[in-house]
Amino acid sequence: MQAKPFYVTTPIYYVNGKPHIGHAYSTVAADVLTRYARVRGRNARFLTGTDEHGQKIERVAAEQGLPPAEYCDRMIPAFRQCWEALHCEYDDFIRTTSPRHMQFAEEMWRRCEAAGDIYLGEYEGWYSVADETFYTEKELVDGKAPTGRPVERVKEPSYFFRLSKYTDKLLAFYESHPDFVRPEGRFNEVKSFVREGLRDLSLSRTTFRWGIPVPGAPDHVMYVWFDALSNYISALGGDRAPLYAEFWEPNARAVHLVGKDILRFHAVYWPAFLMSAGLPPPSQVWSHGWMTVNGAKMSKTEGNFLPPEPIADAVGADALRYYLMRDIAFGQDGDFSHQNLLARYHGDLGNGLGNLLNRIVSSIVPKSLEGRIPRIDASALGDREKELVQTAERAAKRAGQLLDDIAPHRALEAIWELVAAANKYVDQTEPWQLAKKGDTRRLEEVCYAVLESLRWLSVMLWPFLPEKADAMRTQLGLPALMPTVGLDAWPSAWGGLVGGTSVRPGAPLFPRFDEDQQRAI
Ligand code: ME8
Repeated sequence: MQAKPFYVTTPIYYVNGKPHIGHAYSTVAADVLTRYARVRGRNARFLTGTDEHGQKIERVAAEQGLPPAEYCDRMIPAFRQCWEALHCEYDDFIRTTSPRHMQFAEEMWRRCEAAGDIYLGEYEGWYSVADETFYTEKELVDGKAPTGRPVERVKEPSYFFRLSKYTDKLLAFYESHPDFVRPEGRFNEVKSFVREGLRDLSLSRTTFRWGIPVPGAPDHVMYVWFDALSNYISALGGDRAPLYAEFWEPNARAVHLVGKDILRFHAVYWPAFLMSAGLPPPSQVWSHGWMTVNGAKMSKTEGNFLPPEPIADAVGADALRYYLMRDIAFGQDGDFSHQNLLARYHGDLGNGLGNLLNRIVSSIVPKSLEGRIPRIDASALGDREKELVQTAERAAKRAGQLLDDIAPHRALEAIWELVAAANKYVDQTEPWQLAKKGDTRRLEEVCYAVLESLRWLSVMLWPFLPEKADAMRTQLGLPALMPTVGLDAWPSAWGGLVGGTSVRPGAPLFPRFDEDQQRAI
């Protein structure tokens, strides 16, 4: 199963504001999983992009006095720059205003229509522009959407999608695809929602213009979610394109990473649209939790949409990536806290990883071993070394499984067992004492074991800390990682470091921040 081509997507973000730390969370996760797949030699593709149609965008553009298309064009660089600043290397960036997307969305429409699943009616009910969601009277809470956002009364001619027809089909599909939604608890919520019976879904709007015109009925624009969900296939070039054959069905693992706010669209509507259009659903929808910032909900009124770039500038993109992936359990709600970010920075990264590298590569090896990786028989291991190798093997195996299962926080926990074990090994073997005593043979064994642990770590950490992992490799005298399809670089054999190579001590990976610097973060 694991050798399948891997297609991972983030939600396509609305361009009504700049990207914030919540968007960064999904995008970094997708990048980590893509890099991991690549290190394993798998064929991987990472898609992100922007959702640019709909009433919400039309209104923001109008507020700014811009035609919506121009407004959208102006917003795109903020997204691209943000992902670049966070070392997120997507393969494709889809915009829903691009012709390639619009053509496929139209085709999806025509297919659903040909299947007899689209009919003309009139929608009367509530709509939240902020959520781009229709709500029934029953769903409202104190006259507002369940998300707390305002709703408006809408009464207009509308095309409908026969979602009700798909209730049983979806339930049967869930039954036969027990991994379709993760985490499991949220899958259960999806199933109970569907079990209650689905109502037909309003699929077009007539009271504004900013959307994809409905084929054959240009006074209607497509409901923005029908338009948006099609991006996952429009970006592959549609279902007749080679990329579709490679990354969608039946031989690929296509995973949508989404926040829990939009799970229903992905786990209910999207597979129903695809079934109607005669296309297979994705392999999995992975719904992560919701993030608060320093204990508070991010909201327009609070003005606390935390932009990721200043944080990345202050602590480094990799440290931010690490913090997001380590501190917030994937799937659960969590809090972004500056204090915890600094604690992870100084603790796990500085004292744990950085110090391990520093103690050996910048200190003992240059001082006592002429700056070279010792030439030793790496297979002749003492008890302590055997234990360290076992820890490394366990960490690599566990971290690999956990990343396959999309549990990045637990994968990091597993990797840090090796960081801790290697630091403990240094404390116990006291290489500086060995140097003092002139016990060069033992000193070489010890240094080699630590350097080799660092090599293993540089591979396992590369998906999370691409820049720092390569900096570690440079210091170890190794080339930067260059993942190659078909070549599994995940560490599995002890003794890869070649004796005699020079180490190249460099700047500390995670220098300490003093009080003033900490306050500024
Ligand atoms: O919903 N915590 O776009 P959007 C965690 N265009 N994740 C968060 C978050 C938070 N506080 N805030 C945002 C849309 N996210 C649609 C998607 S897909 C076909 C269309 C992340 O800009 C999370 O992934 O509102 C969430 O699902 C997404 O951003 C919502 O982004």
